[in-house]
Amino acid sequence: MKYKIIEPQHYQQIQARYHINSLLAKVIESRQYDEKTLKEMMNPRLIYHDFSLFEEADMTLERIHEAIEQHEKICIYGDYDCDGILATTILVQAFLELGVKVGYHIPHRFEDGYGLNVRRVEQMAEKGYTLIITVDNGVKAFEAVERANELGIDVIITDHHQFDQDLPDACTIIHTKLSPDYPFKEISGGYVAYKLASALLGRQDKYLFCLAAITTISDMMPLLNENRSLVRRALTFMKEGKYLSLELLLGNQQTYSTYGIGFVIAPKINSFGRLPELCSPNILVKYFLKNAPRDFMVQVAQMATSLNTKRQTMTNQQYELAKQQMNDDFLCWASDEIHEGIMGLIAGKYTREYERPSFVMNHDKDKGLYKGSARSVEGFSLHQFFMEHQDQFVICGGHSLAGGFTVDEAHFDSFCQCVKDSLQGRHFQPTTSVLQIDENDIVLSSVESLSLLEPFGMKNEEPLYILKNVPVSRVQQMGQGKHLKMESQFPHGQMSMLYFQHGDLYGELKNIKTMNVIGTLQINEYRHQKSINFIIKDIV
Ligand SMILES: [Mn+2]
Repeated sequence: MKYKIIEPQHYQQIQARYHINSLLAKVIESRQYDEKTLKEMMNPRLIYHDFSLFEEADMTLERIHEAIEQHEKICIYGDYDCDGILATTILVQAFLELGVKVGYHIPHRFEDGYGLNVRRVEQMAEKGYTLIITVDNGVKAFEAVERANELGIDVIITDHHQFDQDLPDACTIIHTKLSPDYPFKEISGGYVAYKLASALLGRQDKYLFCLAAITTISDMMPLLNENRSLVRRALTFMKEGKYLSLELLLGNQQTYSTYGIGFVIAPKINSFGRLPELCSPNILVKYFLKNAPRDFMVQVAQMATSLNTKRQTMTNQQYELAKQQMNDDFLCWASDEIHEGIMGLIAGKYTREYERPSFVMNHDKDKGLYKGSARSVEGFSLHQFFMEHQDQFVICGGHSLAGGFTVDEAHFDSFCQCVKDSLQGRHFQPTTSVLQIDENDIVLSSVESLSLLEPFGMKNEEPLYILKNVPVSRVQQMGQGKHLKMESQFPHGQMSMLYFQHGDLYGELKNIKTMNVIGTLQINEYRHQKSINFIIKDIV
């Protein structure tokens, strides 16, 4: 790993201006926030933008109220990932509280695919639905919306995905990027749904607020502005509320944190959408409703754990197969056995481990198609690659670091050649930024003050520090020799340094006097005594 060391230059000005300690000032300087974001970070006030700021907000509410008064049949149409499932739940629950029972559908990843489709619209028409509200999808559903219009169904689209120049001919569209007055654009599908729900209810709802926070983390929205307020506040609601639906998924080994949500709760929810042949994700909407029966919830939570374990096992097994096909510069792997629901996970695992681009495909012999997922690293934009080689694909799309595509059999060889031509001999060495701090920054109250910036996550990452010439006073092994622990004395405090999974370095380090370490700072609390921990990521 290559490091880029950031040496703070202007932190004393920030320190004086905001009356804060040097450590916090250095972290803030390293982030290079603009004035507005900096003010938001330093201000503990909750940021929340109201539904009325959306363009077409009034028309949307009018159409829904009309539907309620006329006893029309309403259907919420979601998506099969965590964001889409919880967005659906949020609206279904809000309608229930208004005394309105609505229908809902979570699409099947393989049978329906992503987004509202013509076949489902026709089914809904047959069942007498006259209003469809999409959540976390819809902004590209041109054909389905057109079909709905023909069949006399109105469609209200609520979405947060990128759209092209043209928009479907829907009744109304609720989207931050179509709303000049809406101040912050990067919110999840679940949070858009929450805004509509609270407008319909005429109040805020703690539990639904928590569900919106989960979607913000699972959809990797930047933890800035109203998203940071949402997650920060929701974490306290979750701890107080002890909601059974969340408790069961979190288990008792974990705590409510961005990590617990992102790495324990969200993957369990997502596993239903990845393996819909084993259990329909529709069942999760019922699970998250407030009146779900306890026995049912316990069963579904057990199902979530076993589906997630199965998903992990499959990923690991197929990852080993994929690795046999990798070369020095990239992975381009097609198999007729790989499960479509986990291609993205395999590509992601490879790209994280080797820091190289990856293309993982399922070969559907019946349809004569290769359907794939791609992941990339800084320096190779998938979006650009797709644009430059559009003629190779049946369909392709995505961002710079992640995307999806389909290639027909006739183009498979030339597609592989394109990948090879673009990537062979190219080496990507990503650099990680580390913030240089010194002995005077190691103060208990300063480390505690960093919680002002929490919760950490996307676009608001936990700071990584470099400390040079750290005096080491005591080196010991922990956990039957697995880990390493060292003590350091500084002018204003003491610090324990922990190097997990590196107990084997004991012999090498036991007599060391000083070292340069890279890692994170944490507060350790033991029997009401607080102390500073430095979690070592690397010794340089
Ligand atoms: Mn989403």
